[in-house]
Parts: sequence; C-alpha cells; structure tokens
Amino acid sequence: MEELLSRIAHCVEFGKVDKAAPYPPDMKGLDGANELTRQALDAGIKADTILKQALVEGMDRVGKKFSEKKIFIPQMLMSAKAMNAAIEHLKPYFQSGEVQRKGKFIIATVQGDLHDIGKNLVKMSIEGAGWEVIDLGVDVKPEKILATIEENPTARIGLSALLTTTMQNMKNAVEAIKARYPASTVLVGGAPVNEAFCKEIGADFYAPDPQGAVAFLNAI
Ligand code: B1M
Repeated sequence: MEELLSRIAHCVEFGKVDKAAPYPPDMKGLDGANELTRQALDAGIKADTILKQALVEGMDRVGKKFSEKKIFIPQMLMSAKAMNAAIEHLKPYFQSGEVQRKGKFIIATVQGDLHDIGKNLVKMSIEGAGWEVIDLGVDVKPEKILATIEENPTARIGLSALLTTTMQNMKNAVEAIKARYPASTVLVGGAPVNEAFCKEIGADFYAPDPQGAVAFLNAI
C-alpha cells in the first residue's frame, strides 16, 4: 500500500499523467497517476487515503518547489494534469461523501479581468490540498460571487486580479462581500496585488503564490 501511494505522489510531483504520456522522459512507459490510482482503489486502498497520502502529498511538494523557483509553470501544469487524472477516479467517492474535503473554496478572477493562468494554478493547488473548489471563471461580477456564497455559506473566497485597472474591481468585490457577509474570509492575489493593498481594501489575506494560499487555508 505504502509503495503504491508513494508512486502516485511521485507521478503528481513529476507530472506523469498516464502510461502513454511521454513526459517526464525518465518515466516513459511506466504507469502514471491514472493507472496507479485505479490500481490503488482496486487493491482496497481508501479514496480518502489516496487523496491525503498521495495527491495532497504530491501537490505539497510541487507547491514548495514552485515557491522556491525550482520548477516553473509548465511543470506545475503537468502536475495538475496528473492530479486531475487521479481525481477522476476519486470523484464517485467525493460525491458519495466517503471522502471528506477540508472545506469549500470559491475562486474567481474579478470583473473586467480575463487572466486566468495564475488563478487556475491557485485553484488546482487548493484542490490538490483537499479542498472542494468552486471556480467561477474570469470577469466575475460581485453579484455572482455573492450568489455563490449564499449557496455555500461556509466557503472561503479567493479573488485574483492581474491588471492595475481591475484592482479597483477587486476592491468593489471585497467591499460587497464584507458588507453582506462580514464573517467571510477573503483571500486575494495576482501580480499587481500586495499586502498593503490587501489591508487597504479590507481583505483578510494576501498570498503571493499558490503555496501561500494553501498554507493560509490549511491554517484556518
Ligand atoms: Co495580459 N497583461 N492583458 N494577457 N498578460 C499582463 C498582466 C501585463 C503585465 C502585460 C504587460 O503589459 N507587461 C499587462 C498588465 C499591465 C497592468 O495592468 N499594469 C497586461 C495587459 C495590459 C493586458 C491587456 C489590457 C492587453 C490589451 O488587450 N491591450 C489585456 C486585458 C484583457 C482583460 O483581462 N480584460 C490582456 C490580455 C491578455 C491575454 C488574454 C492575451 C492573456 C491572458 C490569457 C489567460 O490568462 N488565459 C494575457 C497574458 C498571458 C499576460 C501575461 C503575459 C502573463 C500573465 C500570466 O498568466 N502570468 C502578463 C505579463 C506577465 O506577467 N509577464 C500580462 C503567469 C501567472 C502564473 O502569473 O497570474 O501573476 P500570475 O499568477 C501568480 C501569482 O500572481 C499568484 O499565483 C500565481 C502563480 O504564482 N496569484 C494568486 C494569482 N492569482 C492569485 C490568487 C490568489 C493567490 C495568488 O488567491 C486567491
């Protein structure tokens, strides 16, 4: 069991999606996250154990390496693909409630902003850390965020902005959220955003990267 879990974590860490995948070259022809997760479930390993001891573990290593600039966006995207291949097998267990997630996280790129590469990296890291993520996409109006919070009152919220012009829309969104849900937790990030801006607009936390976002969520 330990060996299978460690091999799945390794596949996520190095972005080995399935047997047919040529990447990474030193794992060519070997089973990937797809086959190994199936084998683990068939061998009776609980979906929850696979999530926590293989996927979360693998993504944790990816996040640390990304923060330390030891890997870059392409490698992180391959890890995301590997994780998604594994998650596909676990979905029935999420739906049945057998696998308990840490909580819900709503993520959106703010109104007027179409950049989603960074938001997607944050999303998949948080998903990989065991949270259920509701992704509202890009160019998201505050009303849509409020409606989603209403349906998911315990969810934490994450906002991304990449343009100096849409930072104002991030402020508007945070104000709208805090006005209606004062006890909510709002995490902000994106290239032009910083700690000072986070404080100025009344958000709860600024994360410079996906790893920071995961660390914050796991700490609350
Ligand atoms: Co645009 N763009 N873009 N762009 N674009 C930038 C951001 C820009 C800096 C380029 C430049 O001029 N040098 C500039 C902004 C200038 C400014 O505002 N100061 C710019 C501009 C001006 C524009 C347009 C206005 C261009 C035009 O049409 N005249 C236009 C705006 C469209 C719109 O949004 N309304 C535009 C359009 C586009 C494309 C659609 C072509 C494309 C986006 C495609 C997509 O996302 N699907 C695009 C791209 C790709 C870029 C650059 C080249 C790359 C952005 C990116 O993905 N970076 C960018 C220049 C650059 O950065 N070199 C640029 C990689 C990504 C992983 O980083 O998003 O910062 P980032 O995410 C990081 C962290 O910030 C953090 O984690 C991530 C991983 O470390 N993070 C969070 C992000 N969100 C977080 C949320 C969190 C926590 C952390 O918690 C919730």
